[in-house]
This record gives sequence, structure tokens and C-alpha cells, in this order.
Amino acid sequence: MITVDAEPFEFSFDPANTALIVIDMQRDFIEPGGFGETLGNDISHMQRAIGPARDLLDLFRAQGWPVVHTRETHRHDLSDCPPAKRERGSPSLRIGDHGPMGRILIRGEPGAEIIPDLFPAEGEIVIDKPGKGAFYATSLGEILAEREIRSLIFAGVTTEVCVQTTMREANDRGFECLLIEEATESYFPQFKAATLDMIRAQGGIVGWTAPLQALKAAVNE
Ligand code: C5J
Repeated sequence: MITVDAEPFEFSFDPANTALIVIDMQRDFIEPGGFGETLGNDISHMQRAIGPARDLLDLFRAQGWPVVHTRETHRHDLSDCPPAKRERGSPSLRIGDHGPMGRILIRGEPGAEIIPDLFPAEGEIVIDKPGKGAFYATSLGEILAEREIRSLIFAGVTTEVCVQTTMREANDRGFECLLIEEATESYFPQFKAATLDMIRAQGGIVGWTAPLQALKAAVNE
């Protein structure tokens, strides 16, 4: 077992049953000129997560531990995008509309792809998810069960939306979840801070959080 100095208390995991899950590090959310920035968001916050997420990926790749990437995407005909989702947000640029990097959040479009720094390596699992949570309407649950994964280490964006939703789904399914603090970001720093607090409140009601260095130190001990 590996034990990480985490909050609200130590997080222990068996590498044989643990995967890294990198949520939605997609060009449209993070890159200059993408969907997120076009809607007026400050992407500089999001870009801070790239280096730490890359370090985390390198750590897992060096150990040969499993890695899962997710993308928030929809089918070309939007049959998996409920109007209730599409009609909120900005009326000028909705999911499926033509944006600066192709159709917004549509599978195969350039903006829906994972940023080059974190691009999935051969053999890593990639999950296209139509919801905010990565378990809803995907095969993630079955894939993790087949591999007997019981602990998940999280990175990605945005902390308070897709990362938190997926952690809550995972927590309800019995996974032990650790979020690496520098490897997740939001357009809104106060939402990130509040989410980290929520996750570890009440004795770790959703899971644990830890700085990247605490994980690296535990792995290299
Ligand atoms: C994600 C979003 N990935 N905020 N999506 O968090 O809509």
C-alpha cells in the first residue's frame, strides 16, 4: 500500500487497484481562442493545471499504472444532448454550434480533442461522456470493474463541474477518490477553493485532496 499525506486524513491506495482519471482537458475549455475563452472566461486559471497534470501523467506512465482520460462530447446529431443542457449557457454559442475550433463539444472536432501536452498515449483509456459525470451513459463503470480498480486519483477541469460530479458518482459507487489539488482548475478560483473544501468536509464526504508533491513523495518512498 502507498500512503499519501492528504486531507482530511491519510489516503492509502494499492497501486494494483488504482487508476488516474484525467477529466476533460480539452482544447475548447483550455486553449486561447476556444469555446471557454470565447464565452468570456479567463483561461489563465485553467492553464495552471496543465503542468501538474502532466507531472501526474508522467508519474503514472513511469509506473505503468492505468490512465483514463475523459472528454465531454456529443454525437454529431446531438441525440445525446438533451435540450435542457443545450439551451442553457450562452445563446450565442451553444453545444453543436460552429465555434472557433469546429462544432462545440462534438466528437471528432478539433476543439473537443485533448490538449497536446496531455494527449492520451497508446493503450490509455479514453471515455467520451455526454454528461458532466463520467459514469453517466458511458462504460466507465464496467471498464473499471473489469480491471478491479477500487481507488481513483483525479485531475482535470473544471473542479466544481465535471471533476466534482465524477468524484461524487465514483464515491457513491464505492471508489476511494483522491483529487490532486494543483492538477485541477476552474475558471473561477473561488469555486475551486470551495469544491476542495466540500470534498474533504465532514471526514471526507466525497474523498480526499492532496498536493502533487505529497503523492510523489509517497510513491517514491
Ligand atoms: C467541465 C463544463 N468539463 N464546465 N465542463 O467541467 O461544462
